[in-house]
Amino acid sequence: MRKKLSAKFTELFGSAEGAGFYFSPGRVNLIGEHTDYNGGHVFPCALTLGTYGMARKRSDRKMHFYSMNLNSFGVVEASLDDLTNKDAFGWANYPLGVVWAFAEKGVKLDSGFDMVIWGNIPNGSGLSSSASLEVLTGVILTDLFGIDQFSMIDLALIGQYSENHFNGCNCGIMDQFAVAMGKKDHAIFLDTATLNYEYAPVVLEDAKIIITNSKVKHSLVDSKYNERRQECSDALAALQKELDINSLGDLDMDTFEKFKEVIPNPVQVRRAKHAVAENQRTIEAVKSLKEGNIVRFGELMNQSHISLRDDYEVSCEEIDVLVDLAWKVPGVIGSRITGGGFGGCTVSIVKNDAVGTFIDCIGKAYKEKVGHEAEFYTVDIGGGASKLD
Ligand code: GAF
Repeated sequence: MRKKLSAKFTELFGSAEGAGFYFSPGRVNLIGEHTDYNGGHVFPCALTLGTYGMARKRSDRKMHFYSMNLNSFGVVEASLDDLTNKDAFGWANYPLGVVWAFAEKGVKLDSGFDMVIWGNIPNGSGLSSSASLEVLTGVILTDLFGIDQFSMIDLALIGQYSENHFNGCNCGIMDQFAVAMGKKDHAIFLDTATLNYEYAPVVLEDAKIIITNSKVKHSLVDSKYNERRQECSDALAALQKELDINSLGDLDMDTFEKFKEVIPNPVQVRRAKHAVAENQRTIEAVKSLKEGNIVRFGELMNQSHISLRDDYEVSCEEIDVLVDLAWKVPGVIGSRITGGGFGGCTVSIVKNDAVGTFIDCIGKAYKEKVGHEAEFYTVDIGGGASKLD
């Protein structure tokens, strides 16, 4: 990979001498969906798929961004003197947003830089290619400019800040946190209210984690995401009139059931119910995993899907086809939608000896029902974003 990036960097910028080489992963969330902006728990892990970058400081105030995946954009040129989001910049608004967020946090770069990236996170799959790129940029900037005041958690928060305020998606912290703090063979049990976290080993002796890509991404994902967030925030405001709570993550199901009628809007009741129940499920799922009770973990994954489909309404026909098919394959321990929703991927835990059948049966039936192929990836859990040697 280094060679490939180096050759492109040389072609575009004369030589690759003195350029740093970096990697930032994508992520898959095992359980705990749409809880991260509700003060709840999440349980994601970093993938070995991700975004590679090569970058070097310049002596002027220009920034050059080039993606080997989205090469139709050519070299995007921006200036440190105009850190604003522009439609024409396309994907480059993500790294540019991080430069902007550094400046907002008081760290203004004293020169520009050149950056070339290449990634193998499937486009639009919901496996966090934007968080990967944001955290990659944070790692690049701290390294190139010798900035030492930001921890990896700060870089995650800066990535989220740039996505919220520069790129208009009101996302929570899960994706950037998983990308920045990932650890090989571990998932991260994160309390998004406090940012306390714990690594839990994911050692599935006789099973594998399989991601299935529906290869659909429905439009308005960001606006529907922001709408869900608003619905939860309105439900919380109604509950706060009766209860001393900071977030929906502070509630257990019994208390929620007792007080839910104070939420005036029935749609908001369902959204809040999902947030509360999913948080409880996530806590129980991690406990089950630690106790070696993978069967219970799988049941909770299935319940998570039903709740995301019926109460939170972030699934879609194609994803429901994949999950329904998966539930019927013997040897599937659990299967659910993963990530923000409205397309993207499912995550399933599948017994080793059922993986072949899983891919064959679901692959064929999905093509028949939906009209195009799904893609399957076996998950290898990798480490967080870093400079490579
Ligand atoms: C997207 C967001 F970016 C995350 O913050 C999280 O809310 C997720 O959707 C749903 O769990 O990936």
